[in-house]
Amino acid sequence: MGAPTDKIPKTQKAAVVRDKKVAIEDVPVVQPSDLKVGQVLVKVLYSGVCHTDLHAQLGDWPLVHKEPLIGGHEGAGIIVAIGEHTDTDLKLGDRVGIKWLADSCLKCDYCRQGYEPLCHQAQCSGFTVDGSFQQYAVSFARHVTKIPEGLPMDKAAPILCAGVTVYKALKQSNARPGEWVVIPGAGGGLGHLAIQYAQYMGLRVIAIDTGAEKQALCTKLGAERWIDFRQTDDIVKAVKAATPDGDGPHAAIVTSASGAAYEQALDYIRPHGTVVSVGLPPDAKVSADVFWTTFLEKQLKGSYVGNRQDAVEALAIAASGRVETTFRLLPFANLPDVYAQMHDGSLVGRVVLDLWA
Ligand code: 8ID
Ligand code: ZN
Repeated sequence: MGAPTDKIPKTQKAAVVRDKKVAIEDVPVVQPSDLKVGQVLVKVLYSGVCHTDLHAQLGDWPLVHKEPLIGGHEGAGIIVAIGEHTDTDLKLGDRVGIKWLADSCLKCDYCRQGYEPLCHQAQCSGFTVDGSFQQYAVSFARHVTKIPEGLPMDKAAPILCAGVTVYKALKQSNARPGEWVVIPGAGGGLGHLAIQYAQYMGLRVIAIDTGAEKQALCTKLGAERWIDFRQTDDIVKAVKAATPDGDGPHAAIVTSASGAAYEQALDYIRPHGTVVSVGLPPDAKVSADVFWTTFLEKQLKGSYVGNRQDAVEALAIAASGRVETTFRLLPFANLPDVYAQMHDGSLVGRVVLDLWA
């Protein structure tokens, strides 16, 4: 262990965030001899760009990230070095993914029960530790996820956050085959994958987002109903009317990056239905009417990424071809433009960066 598969350079390109601004810079590469026990060095080939990376750059969450920060947590690459004395069956040359949850202790109550993201020692890629917007990223042997044979690395990248997150959120919703799920934010990175995982689970989909391009994507991916939130005065009425009995969907997976999408969710959800909160707009509030929430047995659940098993399952489903990322592949240097488009809501599906273009 410890020997790299190819020559590892001393410097690399990385997207560095300082004072809420991002710039592509030359930074040192952590050398194999400097890896700590448990760490691996991943040559990152592709990285998806998640709205979370934009929240991190803007610093708009009530959380503190490292500074300067190299963002990115949808990395797909190959293992080029493994820290000495690391107990792992990973080998040099293995194809692996770097997800948001970079590491957790695996010993605490939360980890033992599979709630790894809730571990008090959790480290997050591109937030508390440098992430996948660099050509060589340090990650952790016990949390990187093997990418199945046959799944192209660029398509795999967005599964590492967007895919895992919505797959696990759908499981949390307890919706059963044949039931209806509404997905506000359906035309975005998380949402367009949620449409597909939902159908994989036998659910029927109502998509909410805006614009003809997102409508075309959602419909192509199998959403049976479309609601444009900018052109609809009464969202509650429209969502209820989209279900055959007019009672509303059994579940909502709210993947929107804006708080507005949360405002009506508990009103349009069906009695005994579940609203799963996934999008993380800063300062947003959900207000629940206590009488009707209780009387109609409505539920609100937060769902935060997924554990190692969720990542393996989400990738396996993608490898089967039943879920496919819709993405634009762009050179690494385009990251600042991608953030600008994400900010104004004009991105459809996902952007994947080629770290070497
Ligand atoms: O673990 C988690 N909970 C988790 C994991 C990953 C990402 C949470 N997130 C969070 C991100 O931090 C972000 O806040 O999920 C949110 C969505 O991430 P994304 O899918 O990467 O963002 P995007 O590609 O920009 O898509 C967001 C979509 O929401 C739509 C936009 O048009 C866009 O297509 N949208 C908005 I903004 N307002 C809407 C509204 N009122 C809306 N859709 C419906 N109704
Ligand atoms: Zn993410």
